[in-house]
Amino acid sequence: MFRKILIANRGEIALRILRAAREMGIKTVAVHSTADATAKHVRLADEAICIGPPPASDSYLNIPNIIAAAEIAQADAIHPGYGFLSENARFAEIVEEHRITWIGPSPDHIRTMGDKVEAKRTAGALGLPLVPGSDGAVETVDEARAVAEKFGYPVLVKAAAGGGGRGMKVVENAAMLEGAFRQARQEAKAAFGHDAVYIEKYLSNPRHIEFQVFGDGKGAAIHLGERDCSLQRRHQKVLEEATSPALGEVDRNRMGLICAKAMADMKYRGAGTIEFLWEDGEFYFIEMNTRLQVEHPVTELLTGMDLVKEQIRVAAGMPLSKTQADVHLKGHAIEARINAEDPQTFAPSPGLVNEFHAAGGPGVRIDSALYSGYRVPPTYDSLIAKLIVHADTREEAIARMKRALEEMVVSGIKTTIPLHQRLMDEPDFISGDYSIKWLEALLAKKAPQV
Ligand code: MV4
Repeated sequence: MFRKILIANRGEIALRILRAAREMGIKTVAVHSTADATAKHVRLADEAICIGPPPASDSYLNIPNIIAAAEIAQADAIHPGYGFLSENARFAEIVEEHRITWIGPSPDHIRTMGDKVEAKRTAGALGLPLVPGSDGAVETVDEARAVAEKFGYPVLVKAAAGGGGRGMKVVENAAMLEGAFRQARQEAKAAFGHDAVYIEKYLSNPRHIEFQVFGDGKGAAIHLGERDCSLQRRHQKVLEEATSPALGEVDRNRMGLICAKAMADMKYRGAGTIEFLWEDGEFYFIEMNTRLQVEHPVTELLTGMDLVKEQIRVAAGMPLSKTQADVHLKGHAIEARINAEDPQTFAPSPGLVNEFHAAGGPGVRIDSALYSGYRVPPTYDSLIAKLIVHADTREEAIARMKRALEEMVVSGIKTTIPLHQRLMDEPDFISGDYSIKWLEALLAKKAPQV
């Protein structure tokens, strides 16, 4: 097992990784920007090294500085968390070239899934159901028109280098096609330096359902069920839950086993998430994320597993701690992402947190690096806390979330707590009847009560 892990991240996820390492008897090295000198993960780590000024490009994305920090501290592994360098295949390679263990999937798998055309080709070859569309990249307007006519409008032009909602264009009809196709390529070139695009049938009102998978890198793999991440605004997830209110056990097991088999066949190592759109009872693969996700606690509460410890164990060459037969999904979990934002305008609200009181009691978990007197810097993501609840049933989980949201105090800055309180009272949320479009439509209605 590792002696010392460098955590190449900040905020709640740095703390989450630190906690797992400490319980495993592994020393931790925090790295931080000058803006994070007083951050909680820095205070709690065994060692801390400053890696640069506030902009992430100079610190949390600064590969030479992070590698130098790992060498100085003699860390034998690096955990990237999520965001930042977590899906940078070149960084994973550089880590390995320095004889430091990369706590993540192989660089080849990261690279394959980062190219959305390659990811789709790979997923299809592994037997995952795909959104109908072009066979690979589309090079010419004529080709694009042929694909659109074959599958029928509307279609979506997507950038191969995109993902997470970046670089997509809806094409409603034939008249729009040429302009949209050329513009999509141009924008992809400008944004990603790579103009390859592909085309899919546009699904008009899907849910976003993702499966958590884990592989040992040697051909064993399991799935840990799904998370429903349909509640989002501008491609930012707001609330996630498991199990999905839309899925039954038969569909869950069927798709979960297909995902696990796919990961076993590719000898996938570590944590991964296979993203699907779900419409009219059918799954359609869209992307795969080769990292731990923000919403992983929802799955931890359902399975009783510690996904960060599992990542560390697998990176150290140990087998998965459970076989598929040992994985049982118990009860229901909901995660509310609490951001330092105005709950009506979503404008960032950094600043001094005078008082922070976490919610507690049965079935409540808070993952947060906040403390009273902490100043939320304006420089990074606005996520300040994840409030995760677990109960036997979805109805009880909603009641528990309402109770926990009432308990929680974050004063001095604006937060999205009132938005979550509003959601818990929405009939469509309570009935589970929502798609990826539902939240934005709700927020567009006049006189929001938050
Ligand atoms: C789609 C789609 C509809 N049809 N693909 C957005 C993010 C990227 N991961 C894929 N996305 C979408 N792909 C087809 N063929 C709608 C979306 C989409 C979306 C997907 C998941 C979660 C939120 C979303 C919000 C808007 C659009």
